[in-house]
Amino acid sequence: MSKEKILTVQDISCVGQCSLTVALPVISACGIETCVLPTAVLSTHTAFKAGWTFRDLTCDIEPISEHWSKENITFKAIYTGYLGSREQVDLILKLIERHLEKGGAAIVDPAMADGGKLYAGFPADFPDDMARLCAKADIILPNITEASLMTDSEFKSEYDEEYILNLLSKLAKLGCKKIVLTGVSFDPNKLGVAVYDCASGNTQYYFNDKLPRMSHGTGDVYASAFVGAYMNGKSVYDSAALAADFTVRTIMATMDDNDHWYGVKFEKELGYLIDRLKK
Ligand code: PXL
Repeated sequence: MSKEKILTVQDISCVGQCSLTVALPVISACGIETCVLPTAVLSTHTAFKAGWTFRDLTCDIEPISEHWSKENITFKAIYTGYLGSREQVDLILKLIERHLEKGGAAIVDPAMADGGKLYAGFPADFPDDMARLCAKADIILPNITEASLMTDSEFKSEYDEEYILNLLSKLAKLGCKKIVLTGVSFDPNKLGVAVYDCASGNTQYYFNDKLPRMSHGTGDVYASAFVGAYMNGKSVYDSAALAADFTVRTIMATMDDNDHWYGVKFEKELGYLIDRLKK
């Protein structure tokens, strides 16, 4: 079995172009063997109207991990996204200890909130559990809502650089090594990311022109492209920039279709992603 494989741990939303149905094709397109551990199975993601089904798969995590241990299965990176329950945090911490290769990367997208609010179905104190997972990560990829919830900070939709630097330094205190904070904007026409090195306190930004449409599922598209680029040997900053460019293109590929509100047509831009990785 190839050693150059990664594991991604997140839900399967059967319809909705998010989580595993994005991570698997995007990271695979980057040429990386992508193994999966589903945290839950939902009929759709939770931004659809009430009525979605939810099968919690917490009970499967430990038996799966035990079998992998017997087979000596390890991963070069473990990338986690949307979790099915708070109990999964401790199970995933164990999973990282058992199955992440020495020198490998634990990459955590604390996918749980946006627009100032937790996603439907999460208890109000779930960010505390997610913060425990972020504490052990090499790289975390929160948006501003998730960052504010995990650091007990006020959520602001309008802010200055001081607010962002304060969020970054509070996130660093959780214990992670690098932070890619998404959805950062200091200019109404620009949107981008802040890349923070927790050891040095160095911050770098990357911006694109802001598009006149907010799209669902772009956090997962972004994190998956980031992981794909990073596993191809790009730096954290270059991976963050490449993922931003890819995500912008997926939004543009969806803009002419008003019925396609639930996700972005990332499939149309996989060729671009593959070409960019060759550069
Ligand atoms: O895109 C994040 C996400 C992942 N998984 C599920 C979700 C969401 C966002 O709403 O509901 C189930």
